[in-house]
Amino acid sequence: MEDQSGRIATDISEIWEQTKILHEIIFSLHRYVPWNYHETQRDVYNFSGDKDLEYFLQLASEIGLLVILRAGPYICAEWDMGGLPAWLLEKKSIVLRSSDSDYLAAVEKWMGVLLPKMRPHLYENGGPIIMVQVENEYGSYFACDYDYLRFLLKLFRQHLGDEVVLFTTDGASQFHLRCGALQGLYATVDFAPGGNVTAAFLAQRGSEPMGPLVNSEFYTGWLDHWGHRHSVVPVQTIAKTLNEILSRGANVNLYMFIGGTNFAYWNGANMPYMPQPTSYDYDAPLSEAGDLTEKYFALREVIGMYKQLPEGLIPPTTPKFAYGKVRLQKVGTVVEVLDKLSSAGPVKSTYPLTFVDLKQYFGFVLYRTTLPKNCTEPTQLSSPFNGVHDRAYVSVDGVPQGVLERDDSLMINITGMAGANLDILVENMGRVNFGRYNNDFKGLVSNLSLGEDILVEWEIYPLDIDGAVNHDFIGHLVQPRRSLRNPSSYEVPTFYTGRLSIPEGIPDLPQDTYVKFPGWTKGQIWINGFNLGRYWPARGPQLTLFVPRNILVSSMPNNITVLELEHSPCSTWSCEIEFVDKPNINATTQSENYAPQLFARGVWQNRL
Ligand code: NDJ
Repeated sequence: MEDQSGRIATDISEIWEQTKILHEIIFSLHRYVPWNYHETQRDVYNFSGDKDLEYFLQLASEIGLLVILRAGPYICAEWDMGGLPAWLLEKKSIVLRSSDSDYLAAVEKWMGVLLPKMRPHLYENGGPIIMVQVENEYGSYFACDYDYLRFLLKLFRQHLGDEVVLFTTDGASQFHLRCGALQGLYATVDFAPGGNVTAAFLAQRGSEPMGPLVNSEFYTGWLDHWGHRHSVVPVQTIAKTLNEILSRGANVNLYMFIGGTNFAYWNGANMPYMPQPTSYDYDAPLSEAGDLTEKYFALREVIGMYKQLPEGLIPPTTPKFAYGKVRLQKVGTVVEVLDKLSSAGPVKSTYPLTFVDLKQYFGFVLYRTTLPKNCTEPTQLSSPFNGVHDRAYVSVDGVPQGVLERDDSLMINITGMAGANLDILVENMGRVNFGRYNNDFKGLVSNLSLGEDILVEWEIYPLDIDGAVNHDFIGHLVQPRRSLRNPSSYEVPTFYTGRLSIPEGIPDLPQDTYVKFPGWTKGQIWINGFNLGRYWPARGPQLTLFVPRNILVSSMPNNITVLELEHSPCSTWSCEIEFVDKPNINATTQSENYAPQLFARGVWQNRL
């Protein structure tokens, strides 16, 4: 930003003074950078397609948006492991977000890739990046390791130079700022609507006596968890507090302005273990699909009290199309197509291995052993140390037995004869993204017992389901074997496929849509090989998944693959899914009976 003398402002306080002088509110967008999105496997970097961060910055610049880059290395964000890559856990004792030497070495290497890419996009170099956040709410983390923050400050300065404003964000209290703020990093705070704005900024002044007041995360909504009521934040509460913030001449980042979607397996989780759903709608001013909401107009009105709003039309909500029902057909069970999912075959181990041991970080792993004894009577299969991370679908010789679930269902009864295959498909439901349990190992992380006996001698199959779907290995019909006697209401994890044909010649098709799963229970869906995400209508609150138009085609049928983990409607009802033009992410959930007060918006406190 130019000041009167034409000199580039060199720090935030000068930018702030100019802003006050110019009475200008600058519009910028906050952009998190999830390390694990770009380096999913160690030393393999991906900045292409949806991961093309520089193209994103170029787009922002072209439409006149400035960017506040939240570069991590940790970002929280209801994103798997808060953006940290799971391969860090190869060192089982690693202390994440600390001056642990192995952690710092990995951070230094990653930042040596990311930050040089960002430097040309800094404002001083003609780009849109006006500020860069270091770490994320570090004051909420138990480690309180100033050497770590000093290391980051030095590293960011080394790569980005001395001009760009580096800052931190922490909860608005001395308790959080004590460990989150550092000399040389501009301290900002975050707080929700409905609170005491004066007190919040007073807390910031405790770290920054001068310079701009900044709320780096003004929560316009809140996050969801599977099985808990969809969070909604009343519009008027937000509008009132936003007005209080702007009337002080303070700066504010709407968190979220648009949330979007945790496609594939990217969602995170909180403790006690609660994974977040695929939708990251966040009850934000723009919906998950980018649609205008009442909240958008209410906040626009407040901002309009402080800044001349742009003339012209507001980009309209995009049309949604209800393509209707699509019939699916059974392709085969996970075990029936195992050779296509695990081409290298099993890893043999006396005791179970974790996903990280297998160098697999997302999705599913099949753990197989044989029953060591006859279980003609129902016999307890248990995880005494709560080591199923996170859900396990259990079958004996292809007969479903039930589901084990972290923090919830640690024991089921099974039956079968000695020597029968005990198959346990373990699902990673997302790594904890906030607090001390961030080092969230997945798989069978401790032994299972059958009765009193520890189960040993495992064959462990890493599963590359996404690879198989992308190579259409699953699309070909296998002759499903005669379905086995099925005493339980469960079915073994099974693949289904179908095709959605979008009529050609209709202008503007394909359009955005939503897909719902009437009669289905829980699973994963891919469209044209794109992993759209998890569905779990049996638990809610999300019943529909958002389907962006750009994964659909009208030139040929759209291939759909569904992995249903528990029970499909195919044997009892209609084996179909349906594409509709309206979302439903706030269905009632099973937990509303026992924990509504816990997750009513905003009662959640940041916990260490
Ligand atoms: O910086 C964090 C941001 O990335 C702060 N948040 C946000 C919640 O949407 C988001 O994760 C909090 N996270 S307070 C902890 C939530 C615990 C339930």
